[in-house]
Amino acid sequence: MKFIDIVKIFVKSGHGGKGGICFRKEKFYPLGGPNGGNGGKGGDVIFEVYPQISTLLNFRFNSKFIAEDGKKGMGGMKTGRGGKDVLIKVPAGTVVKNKETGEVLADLDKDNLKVVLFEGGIGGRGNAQFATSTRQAPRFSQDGREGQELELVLELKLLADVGLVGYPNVGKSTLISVISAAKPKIADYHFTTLIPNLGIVKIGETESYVVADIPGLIEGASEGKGLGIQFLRHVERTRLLLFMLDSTSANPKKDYKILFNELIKFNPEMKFKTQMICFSKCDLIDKTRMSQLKRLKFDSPISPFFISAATHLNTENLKFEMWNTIKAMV
Ligand SMILES: Nc1nc2c(ncn2[C@@H]2O[C@H](COP(=O)(O)OP(=O)(O)OP(=O)(O)O)[C@@H](O)[C@H]2O)c(=O)[nH]1
Ligand SMILES: [Mg+2]
Repeated sequence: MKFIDIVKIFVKSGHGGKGGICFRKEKFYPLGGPNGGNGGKGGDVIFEVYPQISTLLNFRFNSKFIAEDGKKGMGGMKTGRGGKDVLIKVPAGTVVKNKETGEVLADLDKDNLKVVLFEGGIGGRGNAQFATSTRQAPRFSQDGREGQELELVLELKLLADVGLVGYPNVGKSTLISVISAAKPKIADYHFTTLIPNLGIVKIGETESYVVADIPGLIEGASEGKGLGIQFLRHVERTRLLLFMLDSTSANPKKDYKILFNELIKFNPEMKFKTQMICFSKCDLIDKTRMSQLKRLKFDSPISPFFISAATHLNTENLKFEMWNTIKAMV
């Protein structure tokens, strides 16, 4: 299964209610004047950004959003009840496009943003409105206007192509400073990076991709340890995860499992993301250690990279492999 960042849905706003055809009923006047009210307005199709939603997963199970039709106008000049709107809840960063033409209809990038995409049809006029001096008892009314319907594509805009995850101090910021023009703070203590940095990695003259360097992650981050996991929102909206493991760590495999678990606790869908693994600081280990690390088995189909941001060992290879992996996904 793939991480869901694009879905197709169908939306329809409500049809306006028909105008009422009614007459006053009064004693001794079998045919009182016309008093049919107007039809109610159809429901709207509304999109709203919910900060607690971060993916388009729900649309896999529910892809039809149909607003209610307006009700018929009633006697006593009463307007029919308006149809209920349909509210479509989406994550920030959702772009709504016409499926047929690709035209962007809405760009929902801020929390709590609300956009009425289609209004429901207005209700038809009731027969009361058609009475004239020569036509005192009209037996007709107007139909409500039709709602609008359309097939849409929802796309979740990515913040970066690659999300770099690892313990504090493993060399994430150093790597991004080597493969991109970003100049993040680098220091030999934990939690040097406090907010995510984006680095643009250039491939040749014209092509590039974006890597997000995020603060270090530790066991218990999902319960708020370290800098917590709020910044994981930035990794959620990436195509590829690069796990960085310190080659000098006592148990890199365990480090990987802890990191992976924290991600899953934050958002279970992260397990569907494509992963790559790299061992950092390989200038500090010897050949025996390198062979030991090479024997470790990971679920990722791509073999781990052994890099050193200090000596640039394999950093170019890693850079190109990430590019190839991203390109293969789109
Ligand atoms: N020997 C060696 N040291 C490295 C390498 N890469 C980074 N370092 C050093 O490791 C320390 C931490 O590097 P950072 O890039 O700040 O690590 P980080 O993962 O971004 O750390 P946080 O932002 O705290 O999560 C610094 O002192 C770096 O100079 C490497 O390839 N080899
Ligand atoms: Mg850092």
